[in-house]
Amino acid sequence: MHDSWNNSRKFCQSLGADLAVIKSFDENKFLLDKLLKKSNRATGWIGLRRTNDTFYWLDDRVQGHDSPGWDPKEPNNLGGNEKCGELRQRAQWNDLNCDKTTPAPLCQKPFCVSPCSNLPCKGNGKCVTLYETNDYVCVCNKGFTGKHCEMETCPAGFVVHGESCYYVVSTSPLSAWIDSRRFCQNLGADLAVIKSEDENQFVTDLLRNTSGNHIGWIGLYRNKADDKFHWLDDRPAEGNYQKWDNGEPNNFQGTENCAFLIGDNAGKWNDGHCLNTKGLAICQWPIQTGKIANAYTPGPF
Ligand SMILES: [Ca+2]
Ligand SMILES: [Ca+2]
Repeated sequence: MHDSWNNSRKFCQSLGADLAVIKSFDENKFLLDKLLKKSNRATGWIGLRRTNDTFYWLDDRVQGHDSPGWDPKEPNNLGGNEKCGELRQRAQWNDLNCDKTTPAPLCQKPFCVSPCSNLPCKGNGKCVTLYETNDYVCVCNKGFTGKHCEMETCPAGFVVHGESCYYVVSTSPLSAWIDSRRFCQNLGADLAVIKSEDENQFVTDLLRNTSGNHIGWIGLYRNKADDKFHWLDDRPAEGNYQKWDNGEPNNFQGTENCAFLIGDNAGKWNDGHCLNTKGLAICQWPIQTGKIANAYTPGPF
């Protein structure tokens, strides 16, 4: 059976296989030897095709044009119409018009797609295939963790929870909101931006257990522009997770522009005077702080 690349592929698929995805010179050689047993001029279709100017194997791996797997001077895209991969003499590849019918189908079964083929490991982690289970593990570089090395490890002293790291320390000075913020920033972090009950509970426990302190500053402040509370990442408090204490924020005497969390009141929030120095910094890393927040100076005092 000799037919076009597409029909040859269909032929392989009818056998529960697919056109061969070649990963080594040995594999090339093995296939060519099979071909040459049939005819000393035989060539074969392989699972390689061009999309725009890039060649892809059927497992989606990109095949560069400079590989020694190509015959010398190939791929040359002769006539601007050579989009399919052919294995030919010398066990090297050529790009060929997909409608040609000279090559024989080179089928491969089972068609195992390497689970590492789509580069699942972040942070330049190394993907190691576990062939028996068709699974993989990522070997992470220093500074990264998680199944896909997607998480950066916490800075020293920080405690991981969910996708963030948190820092509350009893040795940090009780201080005003802005000084607490500076304390966090000096650690490369910022005051915590709290997005869920789970996160609020975690930082509340951390505040109580590590410091015994009742009051912790969080990254929530009243924006002078609209007189409403915003997080340091620019999200408004309204419409997002909130845990204000009853009757709060009350902006007592019109001077309460910074928010704190009350450890012995189930982690509920209150607005307080930004210069109140009873608070402890609740730091989080990493968070994306916004432009407005960075330019903001709490006040009036
Ligand atoms: Ca060619
Ligand atoms: Ca208040």
